[in-house]
Amino acid sequence: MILAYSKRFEKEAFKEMVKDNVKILYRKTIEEATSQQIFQAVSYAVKDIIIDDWLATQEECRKKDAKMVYYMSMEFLMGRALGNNLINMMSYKEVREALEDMNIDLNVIEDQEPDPALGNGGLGRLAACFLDSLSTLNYHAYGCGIRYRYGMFKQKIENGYQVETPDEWLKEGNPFEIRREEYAKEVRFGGDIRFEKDPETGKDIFIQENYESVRAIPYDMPIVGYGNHVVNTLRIWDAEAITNFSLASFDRGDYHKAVEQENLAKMIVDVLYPNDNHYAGKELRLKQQYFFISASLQAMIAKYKKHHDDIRKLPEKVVIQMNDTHPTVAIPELMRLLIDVEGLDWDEAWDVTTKTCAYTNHTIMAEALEKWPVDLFSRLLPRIYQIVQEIDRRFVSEVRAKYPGNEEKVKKMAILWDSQVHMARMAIISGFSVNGVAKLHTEILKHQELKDFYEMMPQKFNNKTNGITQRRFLLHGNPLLADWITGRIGDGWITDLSKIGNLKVLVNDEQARREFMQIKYQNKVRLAAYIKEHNDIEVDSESIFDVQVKRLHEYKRQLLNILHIMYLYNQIKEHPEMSFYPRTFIFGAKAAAGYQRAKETIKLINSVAEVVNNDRSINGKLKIVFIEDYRVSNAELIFAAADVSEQISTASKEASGTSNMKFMLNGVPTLGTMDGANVEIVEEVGEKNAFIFGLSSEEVINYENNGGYNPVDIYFNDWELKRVIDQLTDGTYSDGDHNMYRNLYNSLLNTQCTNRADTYFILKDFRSYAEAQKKVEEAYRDDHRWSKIALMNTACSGKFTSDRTIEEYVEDIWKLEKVAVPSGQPD
Ligand code: T68
Repeated sequence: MILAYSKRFEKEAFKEMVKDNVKILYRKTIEEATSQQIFQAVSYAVKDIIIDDWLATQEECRKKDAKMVYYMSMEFLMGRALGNNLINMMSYKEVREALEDMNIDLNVIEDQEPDPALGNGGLGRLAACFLDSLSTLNYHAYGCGIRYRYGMFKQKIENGYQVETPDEWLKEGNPFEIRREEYAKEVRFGGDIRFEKDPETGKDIFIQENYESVRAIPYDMPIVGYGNHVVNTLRIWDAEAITNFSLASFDRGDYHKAVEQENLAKMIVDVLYPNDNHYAGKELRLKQQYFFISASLQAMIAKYKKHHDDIRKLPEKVVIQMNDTHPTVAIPELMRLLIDVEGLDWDEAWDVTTKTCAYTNHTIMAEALEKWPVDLFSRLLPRIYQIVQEIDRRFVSEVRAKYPGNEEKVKKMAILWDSQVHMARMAIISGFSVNGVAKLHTEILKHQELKDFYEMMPQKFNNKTNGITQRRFLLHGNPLLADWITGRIGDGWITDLSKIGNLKVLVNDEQARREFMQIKYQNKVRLAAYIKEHNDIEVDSESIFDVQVKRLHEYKRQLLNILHIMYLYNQIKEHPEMSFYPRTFIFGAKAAAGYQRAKETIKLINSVAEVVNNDRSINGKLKIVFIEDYRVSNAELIFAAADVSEQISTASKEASGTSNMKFMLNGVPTLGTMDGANVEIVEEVGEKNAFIFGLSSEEVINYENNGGYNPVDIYFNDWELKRVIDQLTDGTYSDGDHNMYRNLYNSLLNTQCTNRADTYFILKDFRSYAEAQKKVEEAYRDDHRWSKIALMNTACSGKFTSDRTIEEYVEDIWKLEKVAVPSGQPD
């Protein structure tokens, strides 16, 4: 069936539109326009078509008065919009042809778009996948976030080191956004709180004085559903100074204040904090959090009140999902708005808030837990702090009533403890739902990290295993495979990924498997060309493409991977006669700017690459490629071309992982630990179609609870491993410099440099990893077996669509109903 969209993309009309846009925007003809200008012109033409559906969606939702979800997130790692919008409007091929008529290559035009990278990694990308699924599944949703002027930094590799440069994603303008001046809101910081009795009601009225404030201005971006005409909104907030002072007041010393407000506004939305799984405790970060939350909630309440008069019934129409603790200041802010502005009393406000807010946890890493110092928090958000105190006071008395005499419980559960505001505790206490992001992760939350809360309020805890959108990561990222799958089983998988299971019958069909592997090969050639262009390295497309792409973090153990490569290199050098299947190890990873060990690991990978790639004596058996500036757009190429998916975190540390799912969808088996969603991947695909190694999460947790283990024993008993570790400091990979990798060396062996040596069990898991790698090679040598493994991974990936995840959120937490949007034209 061809949907109405294709009618609107009537080729000639679309071409005219693009030409007109080039003329209007740039006073140029299409022949004179640059690729960037054509990108803008095409995007405006596409937006023009989206707008009708956007309006229609809002209208339908209003008519139906459908309950909606506000997905609150400091991060939305959207990736490029143009190609994705065309895919979801089912018009990609038509537009490609229209442009071809004008001698324009759509790929080149897509490459003109900067990646909107308003996120660090998994958490931000999850938010983006969720929005895609929400629209595709006909739910009414808003994503709320910040319009950072600079997103995730651009990574350059210079002399093997990471160098960060600013991501000026808005430099050329963002054609898909709309500024919504009319919905601007004021957000206040600091000052003093005074209260008065309302003479009429006798209630306390809280008055904030001497505060600083900024104006929050929303920019809306359309989120297009696949083939259903639903268009939801990603609303990101910009900040401006409030300049309502009169010129005369300059003389009275207000000039300074005006400049300060200008600076505050500029600062707040200036830059995304580039830390993943790490809490830095910066005041500006808390300002960012309160800024977008206060603006979003004010807008939410205003929207609700347009068509409803009883604010007590808010939870019937609205649910707020908080993406980690970063937006949890939503809880006291909602209380404030309900009490101070809407006039509810405490109990009424509490009833509404606790029925509206739900919290997702994304990590158990202690260093990621948000705990704000009370003095900072109360100075910046004085009224909010009062409310937090009251929530805490009431909760602590509940705890004392339930566990009389047990002050340990108070210590472990109170929001205010040790002069800190514990944000996760506030979220759990005040929300109606707490979810982890994979089965194992949720179990660890319930029985380890959050066990006191689970014991007291078990009904709140639930699991929502993460997912990814197949529209971006297969349909757009791997068009060859997408077409092949559609040719074999129809296109139902695009909106119902469980259908991809129909490929299972092809596992014993030799012809099908050959075609499948042929597509993999073509994708490898495509990636090899990218590598040639960007790294100037020739890689053999017949070699095994072994890939680890994700943020650089010690727990993700890129160090284990590179140490193993060093070990392989030693072996090849020592036994040139040994049979060894050629491998290309591919890395992509950004390190937080201040994360020294992570940055050293990047340098190490590049140094090993330099030595190995230039060693003619190994006949190209090993190649190492570090892909600069790993981001959503090059990720799409990488998943499609990979043979091996490295998911090698220390068991229990990776809450879920989502690149594991993107690889699987693209027919790539997991080489991994039993961690996060890997566990469920193995459950779906079967043990013989994955390569599992290493300590289990119980074993890791057990060691941790008993003071760790001693890596030095392993070091002295495994001379090959010892040799590799010694090479960190003997100058092999550092031109004779013995100190370049000393920190990494110490992190593995020296108890004085870390509280525990080898915190992430790299030595402990090394042999088991090397064994698993051998099994990978063995399997790869057997074409039959490997093609079955690859095809089975794609065929069994049905569970890992974010469509499934969203349906579970809707069913268990959000309780939304579907909204249908008419196409506006006869089919
Ligand atoms: C990731 N978390 C988890 N955090 O590490 C990953 N943190 O296992 C999971 O699959 C993914 O979330 C989605 O659930 C992050 O990506 C951050 O990026 C982050 C950002 C700021 C502060 C703390």
